[in-house]
Amino acid sequence: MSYKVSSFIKLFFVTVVLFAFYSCSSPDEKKEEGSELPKDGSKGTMVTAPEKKPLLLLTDRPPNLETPLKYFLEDFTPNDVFFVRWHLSNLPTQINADTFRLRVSGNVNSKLELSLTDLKTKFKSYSVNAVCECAGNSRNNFNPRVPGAQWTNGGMGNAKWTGVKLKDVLEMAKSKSNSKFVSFNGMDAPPLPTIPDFVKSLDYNHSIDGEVMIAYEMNGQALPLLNGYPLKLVVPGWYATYWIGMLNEIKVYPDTFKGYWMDKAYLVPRGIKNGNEKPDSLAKNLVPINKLDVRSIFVAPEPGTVASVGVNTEIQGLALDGGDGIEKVEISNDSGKTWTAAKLDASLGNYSWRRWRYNFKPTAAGTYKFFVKATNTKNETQPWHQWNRSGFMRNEIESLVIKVK
Ligand SMILES: Nc1nc2c(c(=O)[nH]1)N[C@H]1C(S)=C(S)[C@@H](COP(=O)(O)O)O[C@H]1N2
Ligand SMILES: [Mo]
Repeated sequence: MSYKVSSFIKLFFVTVVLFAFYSCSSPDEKKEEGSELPKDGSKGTMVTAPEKKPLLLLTDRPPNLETPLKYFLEDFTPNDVFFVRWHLSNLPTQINADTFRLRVSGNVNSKLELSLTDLKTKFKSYSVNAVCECAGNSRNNFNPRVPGAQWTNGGMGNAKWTGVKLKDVLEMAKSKSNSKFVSFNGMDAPPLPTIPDFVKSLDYNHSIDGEVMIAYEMNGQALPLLNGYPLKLVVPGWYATYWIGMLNEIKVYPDTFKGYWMDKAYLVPRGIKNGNEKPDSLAKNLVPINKLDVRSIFVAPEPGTVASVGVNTEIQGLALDGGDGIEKVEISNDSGKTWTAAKLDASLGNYSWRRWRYNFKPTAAGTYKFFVKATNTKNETQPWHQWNRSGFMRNEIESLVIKVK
């Protein structure tokens, strides 16, 4: 069996479909001061990539594609609209499922070379519902603007991940108990020798917590190539930068792991809530980004929807956090003076997002501005203002304007 997407990069270029009037803002394009930043990229450039429905194009080389907001009406984000994010443009266009091997080496007593069949037959399978959220999701909302892919809110998705526990794989490799770190590398490669390979690491103790896993399926099917076929590391509750796709190399270290993507990139202010800092006084102590912070977003109605007096309009959205669990979601339409609880749908697990709903039945015409705020079981909530130099961990309280006629 061979899994093949024939020269998909070429395909990628010729299938760009321009949606009239608006073009997607490139990362370094400056917007006019004071101009409204698009809240939802749905007016941007759409692209059809292999195994995908049209998605919002952020960059084409490497492919970075955003999920249009309308797909967040579904609890599980379908594979064919799941966002795509790669750092290095040298991606395999074809992976042979028969010859593929996952290598485990380093501070272990028995090195492994596992085939996909080994993973599916020699280990107990395990599933978790979890949100995969890019650290830079919603970067487009930061003011002042920060460089990097200008995601709106579609740089995340929720899926049921199925595979094996990393702990079980490390156990089979007889990893040594003095181990400190584990690194993860995928089959993507830098286009130039000056660009460091994308390798991430986790503490050894985190790696054997029984939750970090190696997924061979998302939502009951093999992963799309663009989401990391055939294997993706799943780190529930942590930002997606650790969720290495096309994973084929795991190394165990008795001492520290050093690498550009851990030491120089994906850093956030140490010990500061919501990764906050000020443009004119940047934080001095930085640490690798880790757990998702608590946030909530609006999904419906679409911005610009006009509601009618006396008619019920359901406002709905999603809330998520790093796995402590959403305790409540509240709505305000008086700039935060008073808050009313939204209804929560049943939990799909603490690492999944949770849908909230709020019924709005206006008694008078006018313009209403709604704010949404989630709080988790640790009483962590969202800030009114947030900024950091890299545009990470966006969780500022969001708003939605509804006109009533
Ligand atoms: N091998 C590899 N894995 C990777 C990356 C990458 O560039 N290469 N990017 C990471 C980042 S930053 C994100 S946001 C997620 C995106 O996963 P997706 O493409 O399935 O949406 O993959 C992560 N895993
Ligand atoms: Mo990311």
